Amino acid sequence: MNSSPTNLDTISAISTPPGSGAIAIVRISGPLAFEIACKIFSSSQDALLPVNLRGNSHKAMHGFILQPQTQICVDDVVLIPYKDPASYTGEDLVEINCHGSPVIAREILELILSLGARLARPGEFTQRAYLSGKMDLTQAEAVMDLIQAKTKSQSRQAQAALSGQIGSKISNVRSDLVELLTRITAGIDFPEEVGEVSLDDLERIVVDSKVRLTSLAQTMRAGRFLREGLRVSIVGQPNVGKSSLLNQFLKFERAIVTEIPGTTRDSIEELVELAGVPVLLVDTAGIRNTQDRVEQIGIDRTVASIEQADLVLFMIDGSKQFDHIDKKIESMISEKPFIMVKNKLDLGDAKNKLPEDAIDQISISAKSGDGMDQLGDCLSRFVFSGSQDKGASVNERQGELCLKALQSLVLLEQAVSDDFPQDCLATDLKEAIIALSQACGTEVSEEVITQVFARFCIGK
Ligand SMILES: Nc1nc2c(ncn2[C@@H]2O[C@H](COP(=O)(O)OP(=O)(O)OP(=O)(O)O)[C@@H](O)[C@H]2O)c(=O)[nH]1
Ligand SMILES: [Mg+2]
Repeated sequence: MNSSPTNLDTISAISTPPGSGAIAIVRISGPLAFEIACKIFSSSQDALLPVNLRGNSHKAMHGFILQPQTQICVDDVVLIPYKDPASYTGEDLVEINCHGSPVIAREILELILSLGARLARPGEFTQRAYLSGKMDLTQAEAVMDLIQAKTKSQSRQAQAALSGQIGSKISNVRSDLVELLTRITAGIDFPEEVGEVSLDDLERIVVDSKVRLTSLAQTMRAGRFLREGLRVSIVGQPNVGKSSLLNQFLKFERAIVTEIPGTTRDSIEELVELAGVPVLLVDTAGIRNTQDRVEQIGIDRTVASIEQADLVLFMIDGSKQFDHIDKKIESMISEKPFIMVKNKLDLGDAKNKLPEDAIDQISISAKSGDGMDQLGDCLSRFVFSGSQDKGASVNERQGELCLKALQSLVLLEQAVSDDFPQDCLATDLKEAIIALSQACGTEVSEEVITQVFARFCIGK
């Protein structure tokens, strides 16, 4: 279980971003939070008068921050006290809303630090929320994703995880496995009274858990693209319409388009949002044999861009024959998933025989925009392929642990079919339970906690 955060230091930090704004928020959390706040907060601008914070939990109080020694007024503020355990951190917590000047916020923070608090480490407020059992580890990780979300979809995903969707799915599977383990253990300890768990029962629970874990693990890939974005390279011969496609996606003339083959010399990268996924589109120099030194450097960059890509859009002029240079490009991208994009739909279809290992094939006109919606759907299918669930997705850490639990369940099934005794089954079951406990943070090492929270910003 989460350990209760007793005997912790009192921590403080500015929780709003650096720079000027309408307001800035300074937070204090821990056993001395109210005591420190009382030493600097007063209802009077001229003298430090006693305030009752404990009796006014969750109430916004207007007042002034005064320097304790000189009683000089630092700022006119709104202070909200939150008495433990009904606070974000589960401890006594004070939020001081001051004017949004970095100088004022810093001066208030310095006063607080001089009175016995220490500067909070990145994510330490959320770490305390986790330690006091306010949220599980998947929710704490979602807080970070929510803060860092750059698209609506990222934000929705993080909200879903923050509401506990991922944590509860993992812990529900875990509970079922714990119950099974309890029954197996009881059967081993009290064979007369309880008896062994029937193999049918065991199989049913294991198969059901495997299905649920597989579907959770399958969300990992979509989750990675949603969090980190998808890198897509547009690749093909000169003049097929790669830059026109980039411009269509962006809805403005970002790249130069001409009828002269070899127009794009250098890779051009632009970020767009497609189906809620941040996509880094890379328009590349067309691939052909060339004696031109600058063009050759551009083509070398195209090769590098293919290596970095999560997905390649292999573009051809659909009205022309698929020729030996296209064949060469096909071999250059053979290691990557690719979508075959037949452009210049308006000029007709040469009905070429196209590479069979493409994950999808689509006809468009980059000039008119025809087929762009279908291309967007192809990209969306690529991102969500394998995943039935467009709700919250597991992150890499949680996903790997779900896969580890799955492996243990596969071993368990093997042991059942090899007629192993039930105490051997218990070992695999325990391994699966440990992995799931680590995923939702009920049993997790100090090192993992430190790693998770180190990604946070100060003040959260
Ligand atoms: N008819 C027709 N012409 C198109 C279409 N897409 C692009 N073009 C034309 O094809 C020519 C080449 O387009 P670009 O977008 O510059 O082609 P590219 O693949 O970037 O070429 P490089 O930069 O030379 O590698 C231009 O004249 C475009 O107007 C299309 O869908 N239909
Ligand atoms: Mg171009």
